[in-house]
This record gives sequence, structure tokens and C-alpha cells, in this order.
Amino acid sequence: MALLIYSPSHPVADWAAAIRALAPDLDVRLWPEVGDLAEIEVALVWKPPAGLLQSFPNLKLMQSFGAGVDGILADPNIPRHVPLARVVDGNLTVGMTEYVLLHVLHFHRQVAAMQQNQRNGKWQWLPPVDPGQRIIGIMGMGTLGSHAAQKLLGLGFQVASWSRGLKAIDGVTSFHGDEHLEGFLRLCNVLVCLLPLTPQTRGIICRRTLSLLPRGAYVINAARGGHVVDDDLLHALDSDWLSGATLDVFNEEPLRDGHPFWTHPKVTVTPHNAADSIPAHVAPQIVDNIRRLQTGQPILRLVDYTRGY
Ligand code: NDP
Ligand code: OXD
Repeated sequence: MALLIYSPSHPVADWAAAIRALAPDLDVRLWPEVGDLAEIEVALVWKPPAGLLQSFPNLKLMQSFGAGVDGILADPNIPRHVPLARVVDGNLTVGMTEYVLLHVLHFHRQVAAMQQNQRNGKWQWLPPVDPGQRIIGIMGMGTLGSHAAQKLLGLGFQVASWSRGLKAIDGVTSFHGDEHLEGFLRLCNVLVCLLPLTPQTRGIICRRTLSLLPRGAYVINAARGGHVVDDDLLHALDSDWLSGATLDVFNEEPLRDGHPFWTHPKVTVTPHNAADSIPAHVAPQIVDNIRRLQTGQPILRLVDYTRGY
């Protein structure tokens, strides 16, 4: 069985080595050394060029390098009769929770104000805020959102969530569906976006939704850049509606030179590394799915094409 690996941004040789170590029988090929297209039965991909996946006539499994699959579904011609699996990995989940906690606490503990005071040589005691007075709103209550929610609750924050389907999670004020988005947003002192990027969620952080947040709210987007309308976010920051934003993902990656986010005093930019798939951690689940394919068992961590995630 031949596996093709394609990614413009992952260390593909390391991924090939990790997979070969677990499955020496597998014929692992790195794009563009594809060989006979008809021999490729599994493709491990990230943002594949349009048409690549369609070019393998005997493809039986598509596997994403990461948790999000928007970069694969962006190709309208992917073979939708072929199962698509994504990554669900405990280490990645913990990495994302670290990121969320880091930036929630940055806001909550007023780090930016203290750094500014330090630069000015100013000793100013800032009154602490009870975490129980802060509502952290998580958009997207899936693998990542629900783990982060538990840790935030553990630190004493109030947590609200918004998902597609109804949830009942102890200690979390849960909202679901478009009709309850407004009620959710009105509560959030910090809005954390952990949604998949789909046609329904593209541009969801926009002038209208930002205006529904309480004045002084903070936005953390660790999902996809396409969730944010950049100009609307900049307007909300510049008009002092928002107190700040942490952005890991961008409409255009890498973030282009000269983009206002780079130098905005209220924006923290990180280079799409909130949580990474690491070959040693993720290769076992990829090989497991290949073995399942070979032995006719159900493939795990499947994407639902109708939902788009
Ligand atoms: P999941 O599929 O487990 O969870 C997605 C959540 O979003 C679910 O709760 C789902 O609701 C909700 N959702 C989806 N569509 C809608 C909608 N239209 N309205 C309301 N809620 C919706 O995804 P993960 O938690 O594993 O990952 C989330 C995203 O995080 C990934 O798609 C990826 O883009 C991003 N990511 C970013 C990383 C980074 O380094 N920056 C790293 C890893 C992931 P329901 O539960 O009802 O289905
Ligand atoms: C992912 C990512 O989706 O790293 O896993 O963005």
C-alpha cells in the first residue's frame, strides 16, 4: 500500500520517518515524488493544491495533518466518496488549552498595563479582579473547547459556550445555534474562538458580533483567520470597544509585511502555533487508521462532509 505525504508547512521528512518506523511495510512517498498515481491509496495532506487528491484513482483514505480540515475541503474537487480523517490528539488538546489559559490570564492579570507601567518606570498597584467575575466565552465546544473550558472552570472563571448542538456541561452556561449567539456574546468578557472554519462560521467575528460583546472585552482567535473580518476587528480595537486581541491565525498566512496587526498596541500575534501536531504523537493514530483500512475496520476521527468538520 502506498501513502503520499503532502504539506507546504510540515516537516514532511520527519513525518515520513515516524510513519515508516511504525509501519515498515508501507510504501511512503513524499510529494512531488509520487510515482504511479494509481498506487496511492492513502494521502496524508495539509492544504493540498486543488486537484491533487482527485488525481489518485485508487485513493481509499485522506488523512489531515491537523485537527482542522478547511484547507482540504477548500478544494471543491476532492473525492468525497473517500473518507477523510482528522487529528484528535491529547497533546495537541493540552497545547491549545495552554494557549487559551496563557492569553486569558494575560488579559485577566492586566499584564499589558503592567508592562506599560514598567516601561514608564511607574509603580502602580492595580486592583485584582475576581476570576468569578469574568465570563470566558468559548465558541466551539468540541475536543479543544471543552478541554479548555474545564481548566478555566478550575481557575475559578465563569465559562459560557456556544456550539451547533445543545450541550449540558456542569458549570458551563451553554448556548447553541444561531438564534442564541447574541445571548452568548453579550456575556463574554473574553471571547475565545475554537470553531472549525466552514461556510457557516466564516467571518463570524465581524462588526455585528463584536458590537454585541460587553465594552472592554478581549478576543482570542486560535481557530482560523477566516473567522475574523480584519477591518472590523481593527475598528473595534481602535474605537476602544475592545481592550485587546490575541491572534494565532490569519486570513493570509504568513501574516503579510505591513499588516496593521503586526504593530497594533492592543494585538498579540503568534505564528499559527497555538497547538501543533507532532509526528511522534500523531503518527500512531495515522498508522492505526491505515491498519483499519487494510483490515476492513471502521476508520476513526472521521470528518462529516455535510457539516464540514
Ligand atoms: P471539533 O470538531 O471537535 O469541535 C468543533 C466545535 O465547533 C463543536 O462544538 C461544534 O458544535 C462547533 N461548531 C461547528 N460549527 C458550528 C456552527 N455553525 N455554530 C456553532 N458551533 C459550531 O473541533 P476541535 O475542537 O478539534 O478543533 C476546532 C478548530 O480549532 C479546528 O477546526 C481548527 O481549525 C482549529 N485548530 C487550530 C489550531 C492552531 O494551532 N491554531 C490547532 C488545532 C486546531 P457541535 O459540538 O454542536 O458539533
Ligand atoms: C490544526 C492546526 O488544525 O494546527 O491542527 O491548525
